[in-house]
Amino acid sequence: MAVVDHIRSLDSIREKVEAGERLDFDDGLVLMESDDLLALGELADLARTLRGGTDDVYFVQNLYLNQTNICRVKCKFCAFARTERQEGAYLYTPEQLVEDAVAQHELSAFTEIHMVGGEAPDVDLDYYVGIVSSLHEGLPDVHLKCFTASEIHHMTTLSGLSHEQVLRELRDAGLGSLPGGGAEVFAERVRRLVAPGKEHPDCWFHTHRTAHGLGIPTHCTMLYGHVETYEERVDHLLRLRELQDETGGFLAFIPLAFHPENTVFERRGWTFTAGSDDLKMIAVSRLVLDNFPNIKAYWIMMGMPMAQVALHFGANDVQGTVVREEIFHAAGAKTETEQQVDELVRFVRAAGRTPIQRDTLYHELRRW
Ligand code: V47
Repeated sequence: MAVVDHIRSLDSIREKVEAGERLDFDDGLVLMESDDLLALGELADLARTLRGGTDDVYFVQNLYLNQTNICRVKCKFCAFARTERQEGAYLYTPEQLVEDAVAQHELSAFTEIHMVGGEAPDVDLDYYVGIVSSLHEGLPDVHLKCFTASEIHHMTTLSGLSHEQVLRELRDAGLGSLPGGGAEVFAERVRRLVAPGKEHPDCWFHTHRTAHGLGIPTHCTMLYGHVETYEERVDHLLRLRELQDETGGFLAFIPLAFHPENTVFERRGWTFTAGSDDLKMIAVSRLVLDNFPNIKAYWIMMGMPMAQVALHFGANDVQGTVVREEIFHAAGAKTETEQQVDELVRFVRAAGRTPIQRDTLYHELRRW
């Protein structure tokens, strides 16, 4: 009986998708609870094409920078953060970051710098503005995608300014967009368990809504595979969909699979997400987030082979060349830390799709 109900539910969701109707919370839950992985993938790919998606798969040539790993927050899922006096703690000056970025730019002509870091207690807003203006001056043609909503919130605490004032200062210094980190899972129950020191989820939304209002596009994420329920995953997606309805300011959604090594959860026996869960997250995101143009299969997180499969589960972007990645690798990621453009092109083609090199705002730079 349960199986019949389950099939019927997927059938009714298919009817909604074909009719261009919006899926609701219960639909999202049925999708999450389904183990019919191939049906989910097929449905998500159908939704992608019915909503105008083509065979194009995007990637960006980018450089990851982390200005500091010193962080006051102590999220339980994080293996990257250090306290000021802990071995391996670092905080780079704007000059050091520019020197590094300019040297890297001579090796690979990246068009984007993606920079996030810890919430160091002993810096001020001028430090952040200085980083952005120095990078902008050193590499004026490179798009600066910097600082999670949590870091923006930290800057308001440091400076006493509002989120809007902070974002205006950063934008005027050369900030182009915000990455999607800091979202974790919006449900307060989960946040209390995994990130009790982090600001309220309303702050994340306030920051992104304000950025959109100022013409700063943003990205969004969900960190899944720890203590959250399927209900809380669907709720997270619906909250993002609601803000996207209101502002249209999100460029892409990126599901982030929890990596447990070197975290509190490793000691409690947590392990890596299963590939089936990663694919399910991509498919359900595509199906529920009907107003999002782009869903990223982040190869750093899921590995290249699984990211390739994800391109048939509703994803249309594989993020970037990256060059250096620290957050997932501190938590046990076994993936490479860099892909060459040629390799990304080969990988997208081998999945039967057309590789499109893009800039951060999804303008086509080269059709390979
Ligand atoms: O907010 C931290 C996550 C995020 C772990 O916007 C972890 O295009 C898994 O924001 N296991 C920061 N995840 C990274 C981020 C990001 C990444 C890729 C693309 C984009 C984008 C943004 O990383 C944090 C947190 O959610 N994270 N620790 C961990 N152990």
